[in-house]
Amino acid sequence: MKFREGKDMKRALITGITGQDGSYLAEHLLDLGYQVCGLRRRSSQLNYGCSEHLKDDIEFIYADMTDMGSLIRAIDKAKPDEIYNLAAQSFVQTSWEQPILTSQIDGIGVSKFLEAIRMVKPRSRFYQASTSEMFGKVQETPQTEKTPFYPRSPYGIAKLYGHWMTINYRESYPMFTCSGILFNHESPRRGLEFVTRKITHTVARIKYQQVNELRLGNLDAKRDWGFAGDYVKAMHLMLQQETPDDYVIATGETHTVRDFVEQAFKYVGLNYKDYVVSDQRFMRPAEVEILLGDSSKARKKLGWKPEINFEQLVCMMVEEDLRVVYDEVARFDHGNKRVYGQLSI
Ligand code: NAP
Ligand code: F7E
Repeated sequence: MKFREGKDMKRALITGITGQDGSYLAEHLLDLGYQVCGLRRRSSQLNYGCSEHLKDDIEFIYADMTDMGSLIRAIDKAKPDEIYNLAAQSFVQTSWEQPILTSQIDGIGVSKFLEAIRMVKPRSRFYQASTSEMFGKVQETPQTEKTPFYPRSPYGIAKLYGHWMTINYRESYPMFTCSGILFNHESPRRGLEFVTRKITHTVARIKYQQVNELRLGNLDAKRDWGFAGDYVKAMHLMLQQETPDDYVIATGETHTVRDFVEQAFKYVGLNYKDYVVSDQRFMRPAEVEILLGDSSKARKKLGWKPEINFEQLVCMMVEEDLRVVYDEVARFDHGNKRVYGQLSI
């Protein structure tokens, strides 16, 4: 399929198109008949990331969240009806190593974008990717749109600034801006450094005898994990409402990292206790101990609900990583003339 042309088609601009959510959202909007433009930054290697399979369907525009001129030009070029700001330095651990960069992209970057929209196309509808990390040291459980914030990382703090800017723009100007407070959502496209994908990818490598241990930090942290493919539908629904608002998007179930590990190993018939090693390097300076979202407002007003549960999510991710690692091993061993039989788990 080629990039679609057509006068009556809705146009969307997605930042973070190379990331996990950007790719699922692009698929969803293309399915709904949108023309999709994706903002990406220049890198030394041509990089479509998670949207590689969509590269002929999307119009890519080079820009960077830290470069306001490029954002102005991107909006002018895309002329979007809807804008989804998913770009971020999204790895919490890295935000302690690069706090300034994280603030510039995840915080000030949102200001720059909102200003650019106000100047070029103020009638575009705007979605901001906010996060449950803003609740941090939680002040109540479960967390709702009304729960006070207490971020625990430079990432959470930068995102909180972007969240309030998004609210301030709709209160100050006649602009349609929404903030989605999304709890952790995962998929086979999740970056390898996030705990869920690190677990499922390593489980697959253990199964195929590529490594014999999984090094992790805090196994007691609890997260409300959902499936990214479900969550991007909520982003779109927020921009179809009569009035702009903010919504918590979550499953309403919380599990420890240990639960995730146990489930993933069980899926391949192994006991996690034989493989998991505690490693201080993966402990955080300030931890978010528990997240559990109450998405009643989104369920009632948007008619949204998650389709994939925790067990299905773990199973989906392990299965896909078994395929990925099997392919890698088979490709490597083909050269050494070793042959692998059927996947047997
Ligand atoms: P992700 O896979 O890490 O993708 C992040 C995207 O942002 C990538 O496309 C990345 O491009 C882009 N980016 C980073 N810095 C940029 C810059 N300076 N200018 C332009 N683009 C830049 O993240 P995700 O999991 O899809 O999450 C999407 C958004 O939702 C993020 O804002 C994240 O903070 C937020 N969020 C995520 C979750 C979750 O559980 N996944 C929960 C709540 C909120 P490159 O490929 O060039 O690096
Ligand atoms: O950590 C613990 C770690 O890095 C989850 C981002 O998408 O969701 C994500 O942020 C938990 C933490 O995600 C390891 O201490 C233990 O308690 O997968 P994570 P996150 O920090 O929750 C929110 C909603 C976002 O907005 C973010 O963008 O797992 N943990 N051992 C570990 N975590 C990692 N990464 N690696 C470990 O070895």
